[in-house]
Amino acid sequence: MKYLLLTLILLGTTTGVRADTPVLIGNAPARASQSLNGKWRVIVDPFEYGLYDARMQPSKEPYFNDAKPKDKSTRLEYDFDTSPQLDVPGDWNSQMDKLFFYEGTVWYRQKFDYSLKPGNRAWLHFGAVNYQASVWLNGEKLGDHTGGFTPFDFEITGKVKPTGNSVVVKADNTRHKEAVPTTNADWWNYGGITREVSVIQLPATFIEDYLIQLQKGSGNVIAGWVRINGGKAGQKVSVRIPEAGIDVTTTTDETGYAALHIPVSSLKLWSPEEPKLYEVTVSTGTDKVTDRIGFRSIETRGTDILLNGKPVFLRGVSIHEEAPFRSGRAFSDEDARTLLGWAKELGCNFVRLAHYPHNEFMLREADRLGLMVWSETPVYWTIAWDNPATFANAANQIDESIRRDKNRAAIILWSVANETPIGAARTDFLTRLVRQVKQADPTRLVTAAMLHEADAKATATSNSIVLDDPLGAVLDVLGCNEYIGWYDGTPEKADRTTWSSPYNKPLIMSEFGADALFGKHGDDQTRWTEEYQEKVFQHQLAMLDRIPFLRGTSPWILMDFRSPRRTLPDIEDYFNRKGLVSIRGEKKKAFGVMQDYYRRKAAEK
Ligand code: GCB
Repeated sequence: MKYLLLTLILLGTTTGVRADTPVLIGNAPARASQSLNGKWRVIVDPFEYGLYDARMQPSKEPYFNDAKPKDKSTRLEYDFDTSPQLDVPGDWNSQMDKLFFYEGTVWYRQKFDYSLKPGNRAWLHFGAVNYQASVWLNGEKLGDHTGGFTPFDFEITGKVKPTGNSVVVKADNTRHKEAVPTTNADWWNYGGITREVSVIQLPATFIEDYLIQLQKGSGNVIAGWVRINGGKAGQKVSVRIPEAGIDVTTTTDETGYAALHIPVSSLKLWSPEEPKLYEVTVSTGTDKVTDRIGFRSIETRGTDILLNGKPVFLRGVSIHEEAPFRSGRAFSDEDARTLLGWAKELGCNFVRLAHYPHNEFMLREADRLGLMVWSETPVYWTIAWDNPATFANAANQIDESIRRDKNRAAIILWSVANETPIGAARTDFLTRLVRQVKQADPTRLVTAAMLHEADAKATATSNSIVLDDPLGAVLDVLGCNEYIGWYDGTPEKADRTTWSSPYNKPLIMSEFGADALFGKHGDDQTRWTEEYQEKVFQHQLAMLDRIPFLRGTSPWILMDFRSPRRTLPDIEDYFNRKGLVSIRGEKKKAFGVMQDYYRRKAAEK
C-alpha cells in the first residue's frame, strides 16, 4: 500500500497531474463534440427548494429528476418545460433584469439526443460554471465541481441515451468566507454556466492529455508527455510536427503514460515579434488530436526577464473577463479578439489576465497575436489562510488552470495571489501554493501581485517604498499594485517616490491607475475626469522609469468593468471606471499616454 501510494505520488509529479485527480480532457475544443450551447430552461431557486423540503429533508420531488406530473391530479411544483430560458454560455445577471443582483442557486436544464458509436465513450464537458456546480444526467448524479473559472468533465458512457436526454445543472454562486475567491472582491460575481458546454465523443482508448513544450533551459529539446486513458501498456504514441521535421513514436507504460524527449535541429521560437505556432499532431492506433503550439523559453537572470534568452520589457495591461460593448461575463472568440486587439493597439506585448483564469479563447488568441500572458488564480485580498479546505480549493483551481493551459506558449507567468495582506498564515499558504505550481509546471515563472507598505517616514519631499514582502523570497518575479495619485495622495506624490527591494529580482508594476468616466472633462485636479486620469498616468510613468529593477507594467485596467462596490451615481453606476477604454471601446486620454510610453519602450531595445 505504501509502495502504491509512493508510485502514485511520483507518477503525479512526473505527469504534472496528481494521480487522484479527475480526468480533464486535454485540448477539449479540438475534439469531436456536440455542442449543448444555446437556450437552457432555468428555475431560480433562492431557498434551494429543488433539493430540500420544508423540514430541510431531501425533497421527494428534486428538480434534477426533470419530472412531469403523472396525471392531472398529480401535484408537482416545478416544470422546466414552461420555465424561462437563458443563453449558455452566459451569466444570468446580465440576461434577466430581475437577476441583476442575484446570488444563489439557479437550476439549468437542457434536452438533447445523442448518437454514440458502438465502442466509443462520451464525456460531458463544461468550460466553466460559477461557482459551485452539481450535474445530473437523466436523474443520475454525475458529480460536483467547485471553482468558477476552470473546466471539468464527467463521463456519460452507458448513461447517455439516443433520444430525450435531460442534463440538469445546479449552479450556485453564493459567496462564502472560506471560498476562493472569498466574500469580498471588486468585480461582479457573475453566476451561471458562463462558458461552453459540449458532449465529447472519444474512442475507448483515447489521448487524455499531453504536454509538449520546450524543455526548461533548452532551446532545442521538446519535452513532455502523452497520457492515454483506457487500454493496456505498450501502446504506440506518435508525435508529429511536420514543419519542424519531427515524427517520433514512443510507447506507453503500464499507467498509460509516455515520456517525450525530442531533440530538434532548427525551431523557430515563439515571440511577440513572430508568434510562430506549429501544427502538432498526437496520435495512437485509435485516436488523434491536433493542436497549434509555440515554443519559447522564459527565465530570469538577476533583475532581468529573458524571453528566448534575451532581456524583455513587458509592455502590458490588466484585463478582466468583462464583455466589450454589452458588459457581462466575456466568453467568446469575438470578445477575445476585441479585448486583445485593443491591447495590441495600446502597444502591448503582454497582458495580465486578472483575477482568475480567463476563457480559453483568450489564451488561444494571445498565442496567435504574440501576447505574453500573466495567468492568475482568484486568491484575492483576504482568504481563509488557516483553513486546509481553502488551501485545497485554491490549489485545485490553479492546478486545473495549469492542466488546461500548459501548452500555451503565451503564458509565461502563473500568479498565485492578488493584494494579500502580509501575515504568517498567508505567507505560509502562498509559499505552499508557489511550491505546488513550480512542481506542476517547472517551465514557467511564478509571481503574485503584492501590496506595498507605505513609508512611515514619508514627508512632503520624500516617500521611499521598500518592497520586502517575505513572499518575494519564493517568487521568480515580483508583482506590485500601487495607486499613488488615486487612493494614495495626489498624482504629484509619484514625483517624490522612490522604490527599492532587498530581492535581486525583476518587478512588474501590476496595477496603477485612476477612475475616469469617458467623456467627462475638467481640470486635472478634478476627480473622475479624463484629465485627472491622464495626469496620474503621466506622473506614474515618470516615476516608473526611475525604478532600476522594473521589467514590466500592467496598468489597471484595459476596459471599465462591473463591480458591486462602485455605487457613485452618474459616474460609477456599478462600474469600476479605471479603464483606458470605456465599455464601448471609446479611448480615454490616458490611453494615448500609455500608448506613447509603450512606443518609446518598444524603441528602446
Ligand atoms: C486593486 C485590485 C483590483 C481593483 C483595483 C481598484 O488593487 O487589485 O481588483 O479593482 O484595485 O480599482 O481599486
